[in-house]
Amino acid sequence: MTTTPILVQTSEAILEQRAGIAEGFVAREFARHPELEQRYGKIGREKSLQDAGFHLSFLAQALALNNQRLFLDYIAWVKVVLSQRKVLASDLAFHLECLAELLREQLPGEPGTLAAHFVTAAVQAIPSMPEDLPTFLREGAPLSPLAHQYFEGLRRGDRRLASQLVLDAVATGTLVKEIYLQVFQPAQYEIGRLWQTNRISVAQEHYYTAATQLIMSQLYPQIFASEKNGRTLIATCVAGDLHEIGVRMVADFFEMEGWNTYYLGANTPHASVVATIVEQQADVLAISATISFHVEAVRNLISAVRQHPSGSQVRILAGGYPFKRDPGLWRSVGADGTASDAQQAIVLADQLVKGSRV
Ligand code: B12
Repeated sequence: MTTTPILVQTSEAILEQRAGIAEGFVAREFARHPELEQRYGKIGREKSLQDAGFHLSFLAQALALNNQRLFLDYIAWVKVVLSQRKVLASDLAFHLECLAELLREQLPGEPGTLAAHFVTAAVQAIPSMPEDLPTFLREGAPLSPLAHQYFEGLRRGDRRLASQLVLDAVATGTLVKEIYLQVFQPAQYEIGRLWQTNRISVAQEHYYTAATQLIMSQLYPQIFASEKNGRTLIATCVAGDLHEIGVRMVADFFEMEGWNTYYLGANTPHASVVATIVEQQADVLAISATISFHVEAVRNLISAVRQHPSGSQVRILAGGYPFKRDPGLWRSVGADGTASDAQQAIVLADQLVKGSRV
């Protein structure tokens, strides 16, 4: 899936003309089907315009990477979001058909054809995409009873209970790593599912997430207890991305394995990441992106690191939501590998660091 100059040019043109394309195709959508205004009200048109901007950002990213799968995955996500808010799948398909039409007109020649092709492939796949998602808190999974009780505590607004459950489990021998992967991670995914399917509000999502971050912090006496092995990890989210818990978990697993960890959190400017690699003499850089239209930023950061004289030796891992959806994506951004969770990240980093020292 190598990219080509024409795809990059198409992606750039879409981003430059995003507002005009969005307004153009939404106007056409509502002019052709005035009953949409009756079905969804005035707010329907505003929401349609908001969605249009989002679709174009995801489309531009998928084109820049020549990765149709990323866009299909995004439209599958949109279908769940809209179905659970009573928007018909046929209306989503029509909305996207208008987009494809406008792309052909606004980007004449090959760019319009390429972009419209990505969109029409997604339209064809809509009927086979699900309208809802199963729970992430699966019965029978390791620590499932604790994960359910923890989540129930959060749902009831009782973070004191959620915290006590976790501290008691650790006091009676449950490993912090298990709590991370079997309780916090599925709880966070479940929060996302409930938000996506319109079952909880943004405020509830914020509350649950803040509570989980707080409870993670209570585990640091255990996390900081390991003997050091002399290796250094820098862990960061790419510029623009606010999802910091996944990469924080990765950093904490490395800390528990004895690494010195330098965790930078969300939305770090690329120049600062490069400077930190030099200052800290990092062995491994872990870069996280959750929103697929930030994947290009991962590629840019890796290229900035590689161009710096001190950045050629550092091993680079890329991970997060889009890298889980497309396990081959790490190659197209120039990373040395990816891992689907914090435990796998440790295994891979050990292999890479040993490999580089032979
Ligand atoms: C909490 C949350 C937020 C919070 C983040 C706060 C914070 N302080 O982190 C806030 C409110 C800011 C937020 C905002 C948005 N969010 Co949000 N968010 C989530 C949620 C519910 C949980 C994220 C999380 O904590 N996951 C738990 C961690 C442990 O899992 P993880 O990230 O996958 O990490 C593991 C692995 O991926 C891997 N890993 C992660 N990074 C790395 C790096 C390396 C190098 C390696 C090797 C491995 C690795 O190891 C980790 C540990 O095992 C997710 C749901 C989900 N499925 O993740 C949605 C979710 C990611 N968000 C989503 C969306 C849409 C958004 C917004 C665009 C919403 C909006 N319209 O504004 C914005 C974008 C903001 C931005 N610019 O980044 C969607 C993304 C859908 C998509 N198709 O892209 C999701 C999936 C929700 C959903 N189900 O719809 N969000």
